[in-house]
Formats: sequence, C-alpha cells, structure tokens
Amino acid sequence: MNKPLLIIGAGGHASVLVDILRQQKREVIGIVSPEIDASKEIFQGICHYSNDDDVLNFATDSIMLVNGIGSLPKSNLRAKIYDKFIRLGYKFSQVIASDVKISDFSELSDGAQVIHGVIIQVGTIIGANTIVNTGAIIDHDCNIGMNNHIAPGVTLSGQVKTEENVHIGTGASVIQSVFIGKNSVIGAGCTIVKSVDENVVCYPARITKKVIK
Ligand code: JB2
Repeated sequence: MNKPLLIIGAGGHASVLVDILRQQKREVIGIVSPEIDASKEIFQGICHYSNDDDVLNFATDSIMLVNGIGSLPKSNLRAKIYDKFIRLGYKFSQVIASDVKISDFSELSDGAQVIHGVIIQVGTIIGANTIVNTGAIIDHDCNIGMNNHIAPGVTLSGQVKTEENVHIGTGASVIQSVFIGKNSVIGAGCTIVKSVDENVVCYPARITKKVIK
C-alpha cells in the first residue's frame, strides 16, 4: 500500500521529487524544512513543517519519508537525515520516475531515487538513499553503494563498484570494472579509467598553460 509521504527538504532536489510524485498521484502530505521557497509553484498547497522534530508527530507506520535533501560534494546532510530517521523507526520511500528503464533483474534498495530518463541494466544493485539523477546510464552488474549521488548524465560501464558516500559529478564517465572507494568525489566531466581509492577527489583534465601567443 502507498502510504502518505512527508518530504524532507524544500530545495531544488525536493522540487524534482515532488514533481515526479505528483505526476504519479502519490499523496504528499507535507514538506519538512526550515524554510520553503514560496515562489516555487510545485510546493504550493502542501503543508509546511519547519522543524525536523515535527516528523515525530506522525506514527512511524502511518507515513513514509522521502529524502528531498540533495547531494553536493562535502555535504553529508542527506546521509545524516536518512540515518537519523531510520534510527527512529521511519522508512524512506523509493522515488522512481515513470520514464526510466530499469531491468527486472536489478535491485533498488530502500530510499533509492531514480530520476527521469535513467537506464539501469541487468544485474545492477543501487544502494540505500542513493540518487541516480536525470539521464544517467548504469550498465550491467554495477554495485552502487549507499548515499551515492550519480549526477545527471553520468555513464557507468558494466561492473563498476562504488562504496558509500561516493559523488560522481555531472557528465562523468567510468569505464568497466572500476572500483571507487568510499567518500570519493569524481568531478564533473571526468573520464575514469582506473580504480580510485577512498577519500580521493578526481578533477577533470584541465588546460592551464597558455601555449599560443
Ligand atoms: O536540517 C535540515 C535542513 N538543512 C537544510 N532539515 C531539513 N528538513 N531541511 C534542511 N535543509 C533544506 O534543504 C533547506 O532549507 C533547503 O530547502 C534544502 C536544500 O536545498 P538546495 O536547493 O540548497 O539543495 P538541494 O539539496 O535540493 O539540491 C542539491 O542537490 C541536487 C541533487 C543541489 O546541488 C542541486 O543542484 C542538485 N540537483
């Protein structure tokens, strides 16, 4: 049964999720955020709760949460929110846009979010609280850890494995069978052709020297 949903956060990522959920006629009963951008039409008509503790007024089995906090490198707020409410006994709903292609032989964990245009191929596992953002392609037999952000337009070839809290920036490409260690950041536009240790930041190639006079 689809339970009523409370969205945590009221920024850009939350607006994307609420848009998907409204298209799917899911019941969004509230948005929990210190402030809400009243100019965002998508949030109009939804009840606003300004404190995370307001969630505690809802019984754990009466609602599901949606983690509307997005993800930027160096911020662990999304992971902290997920962890806090899981410990309190709440469950996070998956959000899966209707226009994605997801193999029946893949696996999405609790709270995973798959945004418009994504392709997830056979044998792939997506970890809990992970965002697979607009138009990303995740090929066969990948194993994506929890609290990852696979940003818009990323391409992961087959058998890529990531640990927890990995951020793969917009438009990056990762070739097959590469491993990416926990907390690492793959910068937007990078091409990754070998494995990356934990806690590493990879920058795309940059031309810094003026060669033409
Ligand atoms: O402790 C909090 C808290 N701190 C900030 N509790 C709750 N419930 N909400 C909190 N917020 C809210 O998160 C802010 O008030 C704001 O509404 C939201 C953050 O919004 P922002 O637009 O800054 O970022 P975002 O997280 O929605 O989106 C980021 O990640 C996405 C994946 C952006 O980088 C986007 O560009 C990106 N697409």
